[in-house]
Amino acid sequence: MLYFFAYVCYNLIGDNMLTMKDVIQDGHPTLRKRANEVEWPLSEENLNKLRSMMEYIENSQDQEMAEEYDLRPGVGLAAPQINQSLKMFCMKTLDEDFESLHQYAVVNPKIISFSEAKTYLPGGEGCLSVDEDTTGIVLRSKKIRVKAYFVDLKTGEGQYKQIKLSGYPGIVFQHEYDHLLGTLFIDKIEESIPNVKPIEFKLPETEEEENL
Ligand code: UDB
Ligand code: ZN
Repeated sequence: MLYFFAYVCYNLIGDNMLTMKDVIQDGHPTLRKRANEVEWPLSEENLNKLRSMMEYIENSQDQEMAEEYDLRPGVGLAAPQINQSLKMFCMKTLDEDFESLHQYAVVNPKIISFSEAKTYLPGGEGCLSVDEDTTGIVLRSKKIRVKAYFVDLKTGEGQYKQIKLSGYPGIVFQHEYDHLLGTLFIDKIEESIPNVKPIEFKLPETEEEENL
C-alpha cells in the first residue's frame, strides 16, 4: 500500500521536479562558494539539471502549479541554489516594458563590462535562498555585456556568444551571476535610497502580464 502511494507520488511529481525544499537557504556553505567551471560540451547530467531549473521557474510562474506545490514565483535560479556548485543558471522574465522575453539557460558566463551608470529595483530585491520578508535595494549596472554559452534546452547544444542586457533583465542576470561568485544580494543592500534612477516598470495592460 505504501509502495503504491509512493509510486503514484513519483509519477505525479517526476524524479526531477524541483520544489522549494531543493532550494538551499542562506547559511548553507554552498551559497558562499565560488562555483566551478562547467565542462563543455555539457554532460547529459548537467543538461538535465539546467532543464529542471528552467522547469522550476516555469512551474513557479504558473499560478496553479505554484499553489499546488508551494513554489515561490521566480524569475531566475542559479545552480548553487540547488546545491550544485556549478557556473550555470536559468532565467525567464519579460523586460520592464512587458515587451520582450528574456529566457536563457546560461553556462560559464562572464560579465565582460559593467556600465558606470547604475540603477536599482524600486521595490528592492529578494532571493529564493533568503527569507521571504528580507528585501533591500541593491545598486546594479544599467547595462552589461556578457559572454556565455547559451544553451538550447531541447537539444543541449549551445552557442558561445556575447550579448548586451539592460534594465530589468540585466538586473536578474547580475543577481544570478553573483550566486556563481558566492555573493548574495543581502551583502550589497544600500543603507539609503540611492541618488540614481530606478527601473520603471510600465504598468501591465493585460491580465496575462499582471500575473508575471
Ligand atoms: C526572484 N522574484 O525570483 F519585478 F514579474 C524573485 C523572488 C525572490 C521574489 C522570488 C521576482 O523578483 N519576481 C518578479 C519581480 C518583478 C516582476 C515580476 C516578478 N529572484 C530570483 C532569485 O532569487 N534568483 O537567485 C530574485 C530577483 C531579485 C532581483 C533579480 C532576481
Ligand atoms: Zn537569488
